Formats: sequence, structure tokens, C-alpha cells
Amino acid sequence: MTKPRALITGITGQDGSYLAEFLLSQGYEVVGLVRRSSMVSFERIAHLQDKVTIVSGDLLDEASLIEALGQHRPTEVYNLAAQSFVQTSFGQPVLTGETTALGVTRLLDAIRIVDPAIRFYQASSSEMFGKVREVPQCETTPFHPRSPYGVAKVYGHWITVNYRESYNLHASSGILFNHESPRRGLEFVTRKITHGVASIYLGRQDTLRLGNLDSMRDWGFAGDYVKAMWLMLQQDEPDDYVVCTGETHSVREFCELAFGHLNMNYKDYVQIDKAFFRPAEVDLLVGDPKKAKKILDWHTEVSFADLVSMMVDADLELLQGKLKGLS
Ligand code: NDP
Ligand code: GDR
Repeated sequence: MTKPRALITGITGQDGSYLAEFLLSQGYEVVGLVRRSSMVSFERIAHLQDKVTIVSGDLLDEASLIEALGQHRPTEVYNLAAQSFVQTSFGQPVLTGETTALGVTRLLDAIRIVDPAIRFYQASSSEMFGKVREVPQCETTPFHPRSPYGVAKVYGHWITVNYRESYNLHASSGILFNHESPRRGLEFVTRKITHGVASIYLGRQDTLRLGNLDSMRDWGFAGDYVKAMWLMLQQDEPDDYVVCTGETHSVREFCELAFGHLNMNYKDYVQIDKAFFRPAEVDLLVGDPKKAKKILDWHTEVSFADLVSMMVDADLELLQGKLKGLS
């Protein structure tokens, strides 16, 4: 039997690296679409480099997507590439729209042209709920995005639904709530905190500057969430699913646990800096994972407290390794 073949856009990102690992463990051939840059950014997939095939392409360039699909003929495509940082989307709204919104159309159109039998996953986001209309949020909750990123994701979501309905594509959209890991980018609040905690503990930093400590998020572990992406594409019918833990915690609570893990009190180190506040914030983000649990039989394995400890321990190990390298 021939192996299933998946193409992942955004394979160099947090989710891309976990999804590639997971698909390889399921016997897939994995092709990763990577955009050209003057420095390679393969840090998160360095350990997979002899196992995955890399193809050059960019969500801003439809011809490169058609070429990549035609050359590698995947059976499944996971669209994880995006300008994914909410704060940056306020400063670069047009680039965010080009990549995170129109990029989805380019990829769907490439699939329609090359092989409409390809199964497609779109990385939608809880940011689409923004100024929330109900708590908790589920698949039928109306959207009210609060950032150019959220607006772009709403477009990406609806164009996925539209191609499913117009061209009968097996296209599913996963409305994922925040998911974190030791591979999270350093600009996101969880990793900023755990990296800061490890740095302060090792005496390399005195304070940690943060924005709104009262923001609430439904945080899970990225390794758990990529399984839900795959499960969606194994269903007979394409559909949309909310993927989340159903619990919500504040940034303050994350700080308490992260500093507490190394016996420190966050109040001694955290300083509030207005630069990290956003022009508009989302309200109480907490999802209802009932549908994903029932239909996909999906569940989380890592708790909030274990996620925080895992990330602090990983940053401590990382920084200790770097310090050893310097000595
Ligand atoms: P990351 O920011 O870690 O990764 C984004 C990826 O997109 C990188 O591989 C980046 O490549 C790539 N990329 C950016 N622009 C382009 C482009 N023009 N062409 C091709 N590739 C591009 O994101 P995550 O892994 O955290 O998230 C994955 C997806 O899931 C994103 O779409 C995000 O918006 C969405 N999402 C994430 C959630 C989360 O909590 N993590 C929650 C809900 C949705 P490079 O390495 O070159 O920069
Ligand atoms: P988010 O993640 O915007 O939810 O988007 P982020 O970690 O950036 O912010 C979470 C909350 O923390 C508050 N916050 C800070 N945020 C950052 N980055 N830096 C700070 O210093 C800071 N202080 C407080 C923010 O105001 C916010 O309320 C993530 C991304 O992965 C998106 O791509 C994804 O779609 C959503 O999660 C679901």
C-alpha cells in the first residue's frame, strides 16, 4: 500500500513541527512548504530534517503553491502558515491580510486546480470570537474579531467553508484556542513568561515586563492539538470544530505558577508596561470542546499546571545549556 502523503504549510512553526512528528509516527510521507529567507529557520524541525521533504513556496505566491502541489501530489494539506502574532497584526495589517486571509484562498484555489480530491485543514482561531457573544464559545457562536489578525482569520474560515460548499472540497476548519509548548515563539505571553522565569532564576535578567495580567485564555498543549487537526481529515465528511480545554486562566495565574515552579513570587519581578497592551482586547475566551470530544473522540492529555511546569523546565534546560556553551 502506498503511504499517505501530507503537505504542511508553516512546518517551521510551533504547530508544524508537532504535526510533522505526529504524521510521521502515523506512517505518512511529510512534505513541508517553506518560504525563502536569507537565514534558514529550521530550529524546530532540525531533528526531522532527514525524515521530511522540504519544498519552496510562499502563501503570497499562488504559482509556487500550484507548483508544490503538482510536484508532490499530497493526499492531505494542512494550512498552518500565517502571520500569527496578534500584536504585529496591528502594525502590519495589510501583510497580515495578504498572508493570513488571502493566503488561504490562494492555497484552496491551487488545490481546486491541481487535485480537488486533496483533503484540506485550515488553522482557524478563537481570536475570531473576539468580543465574545457567549461564554463558552462553540461552533455556532457568532464571530466578532478584535484585531486585524482576527479579521483575517474570519476571512480564512469563511473561504474554507465557501470552497467546501462551492467545489465540494473536503475542507475542514479547526477553531483552535491557544495552545503552547516549549517550542512556542518567544513573543507570545506564555513563552515570554517561562523564558523570563528561567532567565531570572539563573541571574541573567532582573525583571519581566508584561502587559495586561488580567487577560484570560483557554490554554492547552500544542502536542495534543495537532492530533485534532489530523482527526478532522480522517472523517467521512468535512466540518468545523472548536478545539480547546474548556478551562480559562489569567496571565497572572500563569505567572504565579511559572515563578512558583522555581520557588519565586511573580510580584517581585513582573513590571507592567503599557507597550504590551493592545488597542483592542478580546474578552473572556473559553471554548466548549463537546463536539470535538464526541465526533473526533479527541481529548487533552496535558493539564494547565503540567504545561506551565513543562515550559519552565524546558527553558531552564535551554538556558543552562547555552551558559555551559559559553563557559
Ligand atoms: P507560528 O507563528 O509558530 O508559525 C507560523 C508559520 O507560518 C511559520 O512556519 C512561518 O514560517 C510560516 N509563514 C508565515 N508567513 C508565511 C508565508 N507567507 N508563506 C509561507 N509560510 C509562512 O504559528 P503556530 O505554529 O503557533 O500556529 C500555526 C497556525 O495556527 C497559524 O495559522 C496560527 O495563526 C494558527 N493558530 C495558532 C494557535 C496557537 O495557539 N498556536 C491558535 C489558533 C490558531 P517562517 O518560519 O519562515 O516564519
Ligand atoms: P494571543 O496570544 O493574542 O491570544 O494569540 P499572546 O500570547 O500573544 O497573548 C495572550 C494574552 O496575553 C496578554 N499579554 C501579553 N501578550 C504578549 N504577547 N506579550 C505580553 O507581554 C503580554 N502581557 C499580557 C495579551 O494581551 C493577550 O490577552 C495566540 C496566537 O497564537 C494566535 O495566532 C492564535 O490564533 C491565538 O493565540 C488563539
